[in-house]
Amino acid sequence: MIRHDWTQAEVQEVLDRPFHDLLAEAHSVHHDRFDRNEIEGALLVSIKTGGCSEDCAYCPQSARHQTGLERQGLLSTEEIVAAAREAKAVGATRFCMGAAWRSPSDRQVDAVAAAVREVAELELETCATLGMLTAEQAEVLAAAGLDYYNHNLDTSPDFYGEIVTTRTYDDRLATLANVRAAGVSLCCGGIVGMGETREDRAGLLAQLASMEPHPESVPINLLVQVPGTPLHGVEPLDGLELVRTIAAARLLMPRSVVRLSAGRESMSDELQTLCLHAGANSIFLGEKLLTTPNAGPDQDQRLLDKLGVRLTSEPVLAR
Ligand code: SAM
Ligand code: DTB
Ligand code: SF4
Repeated sequence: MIRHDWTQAEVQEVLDRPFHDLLAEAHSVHHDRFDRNEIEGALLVSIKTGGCSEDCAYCPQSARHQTGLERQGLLSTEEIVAAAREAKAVGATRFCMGAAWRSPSDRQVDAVAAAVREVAELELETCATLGMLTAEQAEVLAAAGLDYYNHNLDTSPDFYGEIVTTRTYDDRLATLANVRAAGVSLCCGGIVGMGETREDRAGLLAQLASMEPHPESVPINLLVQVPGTPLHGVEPLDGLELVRTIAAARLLMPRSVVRLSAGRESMSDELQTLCLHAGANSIFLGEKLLTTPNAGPDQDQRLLDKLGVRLTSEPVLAR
């Protein structure tokens, strides 16, 4: 049975289970719904980089943090389409366009919509993450053929104020509602390893699992610590807590594609394998995430070969 009424206390109980009980149950749910030997490959490209007015404490792209990042204006449609062709060539089925905006202008949305139209013709799933959207802007992107919109809740409502002060949790929820209303699927998850507690991870998962329907994609990012950001130097998260978070996401949202998202570059093969066993079935391919390094094709292929896991050739969604 798929539930949408999870309380934080119930999710906490799931996260607190003995590790093997949690992992076994999550893997069993995963195996019932998906092919455990297949994962989705998505590829990210930063279509507008740096200079963002928000103060997200984890983010190298905030204009408020001195990270030495080179700013880049919005790429042209031709540049975006060229990147999408490369994504397809390396086996991605989804192409994600990320922009460092608080909220785009209507003109900026129109420009991205033009690129989405062309990328969709390459038979790639399209995803964009552009900041807060109005209902009308979400409709423009939907009409252009946008399949997914990524907008993360990042952490629990309680911890959120420690991480971002320039917008509220309710702002995030309002954009998610606008995207849903336009008929675009949701990619919505969060970040772990920001100094939050297990209670906060339960709070985030309870928010995600209370959405109806659940987000179709749930990215679980491990914080990539970037010098110059306020979260640089925070105590790294125990890897087994990441595995617990993924296992709980799989149990709570059995139909969703759970992405082992940012942070793989710093993970051992063994930790990544536990995450996949716990129910993650999507990764980002390529050398780079948005601005930071990703595990990369050689390392990924080596791991997939060792595990006998394939990249899906078709979009993986089990709806
Ligand atoms: N500006 C838009 C927004 O914030 O919604 C879209 C781009 S933003 C970079 C997309 C997401 O990347 C954030 O919501 C956050 O979850 C994730 N992210 C950013 N920096 C990160 C980091 N250093 N480590 C892990 N995830 C990060
Ligand atoms: C998501 O949840 N993770 C991606 C994507 N959505 C846009 C972003 C990760 C960014 C990591 C830091 C960087 O490379 O700038
Ligand atoms: Fe801007 Fe998004 Fe980075 Fe926050 S996460 S600073 S909104 S680019």
